[in-house]
Amino acid sequence: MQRALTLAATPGLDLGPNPRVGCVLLDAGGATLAEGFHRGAGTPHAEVVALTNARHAHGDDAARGATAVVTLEPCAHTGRTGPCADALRDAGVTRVVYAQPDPNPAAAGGAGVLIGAGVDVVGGVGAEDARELNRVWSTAVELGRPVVTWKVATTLDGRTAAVDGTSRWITSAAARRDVHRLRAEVDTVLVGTGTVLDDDPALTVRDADGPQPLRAVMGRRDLPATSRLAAPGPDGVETCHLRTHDPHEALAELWRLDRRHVLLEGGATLAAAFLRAGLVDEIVAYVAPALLGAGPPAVGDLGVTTIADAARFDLVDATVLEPTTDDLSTPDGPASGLAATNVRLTLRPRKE
Ligand code: AOF
Ligand code: ZN
Repeated sequence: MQRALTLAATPGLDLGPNPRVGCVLLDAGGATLAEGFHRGAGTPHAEVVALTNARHAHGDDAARGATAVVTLEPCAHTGRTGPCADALRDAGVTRVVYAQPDPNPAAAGGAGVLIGAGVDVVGGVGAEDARELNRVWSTAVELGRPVVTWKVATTLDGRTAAVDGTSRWITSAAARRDVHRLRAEVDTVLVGTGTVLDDDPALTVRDADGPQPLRAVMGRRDLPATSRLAAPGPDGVETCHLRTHDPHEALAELWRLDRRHVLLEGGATLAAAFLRAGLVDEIVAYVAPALLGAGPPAVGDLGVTTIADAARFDLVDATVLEPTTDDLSTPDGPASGLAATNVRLTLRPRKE
């Protein structure tokens, strides 16, 4: 299973809406016959890749009497590809060991199919590691909507800009580079029309490999034709306008677009709407050692008037982001206090 997990975690894949999955086929003596991993939506599943590799290496009957070790319960559905449970059974596999039960209701049920076919099935081996490998995907599939990470960059007093609207130099270059890493990890970046009108962001990933996230804008106002989001983006960059103010509706539409992980980067109003709806799964907060005393707050009205009603979170990680050479070499950096140590906090809602 360790080997199957390593295969599943192969770096540099563009999985789209699909999970990471690895598979190892063992012969009756326990020796490895073949391996496979899933490369992403539209490509063969890990089990099918391993079965194909086994046939190429050892002939058509290679998997007869074999054991399949898979990080996810083999699927029972015909989605973009056929059911893996059938493929394993038809190939003559007699034993299947899997880690995580498939949380996707459309695909689950493979274990039952295999048991029904007389295959010896063992589930749950290394399930925690397998789930962690697909943590966001698993959560999204269980919730039936994309996972939402709210990114916010503030001063010590929770301001996101100065009164005159300047916000460019609140956090350090190191913190802003970290945001690009974060964008590269999600499949969607979401802002409100207000942010487009105020800040005209590009919302592209720079200095990171991999696919560009979808740039989603939420709200009923039209985007100015001159905005950077309205203009055709660089290669591979897509934009979509969700004409709603309802976070539930926006996420439902993004789910239909096969989105699994949304980075919420909008302003205080949008953040408040998602928080009030209970639709923030994670917060990544960049905090700069500065005070403004006035200026827009990180989040709008949450309807909280008494301390017992405060939105509470648990700290998952706190990382000190030291200033980098970028911070020090920016012409106005040191003078503006930019070359400061920032802190990145990762938080999750407290479960009552
Ligand atoms: C497996 N092995 O390698 C993967 C599985 O649209 P499809 O046909 O690619 O199906 C995607 C679903 O199938 C996915 O959401 C998950 O439930 C399962 N993925 N299953 O047995 C694999 N990638
Ligand atoms: Zn499958």
